[in-house]
Amino acid sequence: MTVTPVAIADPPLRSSYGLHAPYALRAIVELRSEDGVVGISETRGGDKMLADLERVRDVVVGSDARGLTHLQERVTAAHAATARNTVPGERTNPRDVPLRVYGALEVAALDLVARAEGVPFCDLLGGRVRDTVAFCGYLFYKHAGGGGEGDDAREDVYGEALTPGAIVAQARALRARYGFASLKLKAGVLDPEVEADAMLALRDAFGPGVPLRIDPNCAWTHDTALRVVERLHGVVEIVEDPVSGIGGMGALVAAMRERGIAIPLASNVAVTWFDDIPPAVACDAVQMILGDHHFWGGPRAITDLGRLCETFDLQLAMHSNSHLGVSLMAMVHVAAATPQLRYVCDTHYPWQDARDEIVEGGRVAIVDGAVAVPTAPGLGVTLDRDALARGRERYERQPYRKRDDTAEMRKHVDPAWTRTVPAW
Ligand code: GKR
Ligand code: MG
Repeated sequence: MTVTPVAIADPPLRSSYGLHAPYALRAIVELRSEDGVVGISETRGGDKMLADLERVRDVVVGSDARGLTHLQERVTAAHAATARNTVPGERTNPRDVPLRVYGALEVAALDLVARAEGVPFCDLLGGRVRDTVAFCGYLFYKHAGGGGEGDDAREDVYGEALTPGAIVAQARALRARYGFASLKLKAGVLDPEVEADAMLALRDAFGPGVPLRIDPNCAWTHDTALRVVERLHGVVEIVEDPVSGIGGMGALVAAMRERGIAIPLASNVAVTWFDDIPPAVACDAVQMILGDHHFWGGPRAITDLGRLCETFDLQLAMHSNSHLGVSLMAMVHVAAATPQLRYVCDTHYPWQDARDEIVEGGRVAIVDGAVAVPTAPGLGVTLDRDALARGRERYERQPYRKRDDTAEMRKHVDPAWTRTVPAW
């Protein structure tokens, strides 16, 4: 088992969590079998994740890449006492750490087995139900800058975006480059009325044929959320995590129904693992769940989640965070093998710079808003060893060791900033 930390330039994107640092941190996991086949995966980086992966080295080395159930049990046991990852103002999943660690290992183990057998990764998940996977154009409020620091500063391809007009311009640029057929705005940054104005401006610019979604990551109160959804009724297709908590989402759904507002609510914050599903279903808090193999416990957890969503008549979508091509290809294979995932997936990929890509051949192509599901063995991408070494050097050179969007806000925007949920 080899774990390589990498840093990738990340532009100054905003969310209710704060501001992205100039570098996002990822970890690349490689599992090598005794006969020399290598499986790869990509996951969250930073010192804590590296230590969490290191802790299971003895469990992983010498185990059977096909023995996933046993591996997961041992990873869970090894992390029984590990401190949880916590986000201020959010419900925390007590098994977040073992699920993230195991999720990374499951991708690499399945990739190894798929390569050994000469079949595409998705074949080990039951096979593909689609040949391309569609992604949305992920719009962000953004300060000027392209990410990176010092002589590693990158070109600011999309420019500052802090007004409705600039968000429309950003959407045009992303659509021109990648062909996205659907758009999602990361909100929870400006006054909610201004964010609602941005959605109306997007509708005016692109018409009803381009589905729109807004995600303020719990920044709104119940009353604010009601006001916004009333304005956006008939304009947005989905609202994601408008308020915090399963109870809060359930109460909002009930109030929306009383007013005849039929916009489904989606979540990757109130519902973050299987144990969140019973209480969410009990109060009808969400109509769509955004799964993510990185923290739900690997690709098989997402295909299971698909079946569960079908059982409870919930829609399934896919969450993302800043990532490179290995994560993207894992997301593509998972989506290809999950029939219930009929909604477009999220990806931060357009925000990353070609210079940081670590897969051979460079950036994965997004054409007409979609990525083709590879037919080559495994994930269909291999590591470019020189690019990986450069990513590691970049990690060593830059000062960040964990994601801290609050610290970046204080450094660059407002020295007194604290994440308050709800903020409006
Ligand atoms: O990249 O700032 C960001 C996003 O806010 C991310 O951290 C969220 O996890 O994209 C995510 C979401 O849909 O909530
Ligand atoms: Mg979200």
